Amino acid sequence: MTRRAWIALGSNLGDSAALLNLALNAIAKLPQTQLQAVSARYRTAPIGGPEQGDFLNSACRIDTNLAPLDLLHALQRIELDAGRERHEHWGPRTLDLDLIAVDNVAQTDPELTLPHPRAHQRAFVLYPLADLNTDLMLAGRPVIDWLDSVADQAIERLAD
Ligand code: PH2
Ligand code: MG
Ligand code: MG
Repeated sequence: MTRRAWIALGSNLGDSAALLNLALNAIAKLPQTQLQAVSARYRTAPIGGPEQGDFLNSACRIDTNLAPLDLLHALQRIELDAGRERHEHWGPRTLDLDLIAVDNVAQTDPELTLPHPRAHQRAFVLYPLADLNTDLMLAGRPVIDWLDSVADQAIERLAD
């Protein structure tokens, strides 16, 4: 079964722009998967965690026949292959690939909750997703309906 999936990309360590390129190339090469759309990139102030540098964030949409957990594991493998370093929870990281949603799959699993339970509270996820022209629902409302509620979070859309 082919499903649409939305992935949020983030980096605030190393060459973040190159790491996002590398991640998108790797996602495009996943088995049974087609990369369908990629958002603009955003410079975003860090939310949560220790004091740390700004993030570069983006999002993409894929079509995939991979089961959600297999997709999650494939994304984790890409993070590791990119030399992911993370020293503390919510601390700076070279590459973070978060699975935000898989079609209308709703599940609460210790390993993977879908849709991502905090996505609708984060400008760094919502703005990139909004670029993908999505009808995706998060916490019961379409993505664009959440944008006003994160107006206090610093985010800058970068030129192509
Ligand atoms: N990721 C986090 C925590 N905080 N802040 C921004 N701006 N962007 C992120 O990608 C991000 C964050 C945990 O993964
Ligand atoms: Mg994350
Ligand atoms: Mg993550």
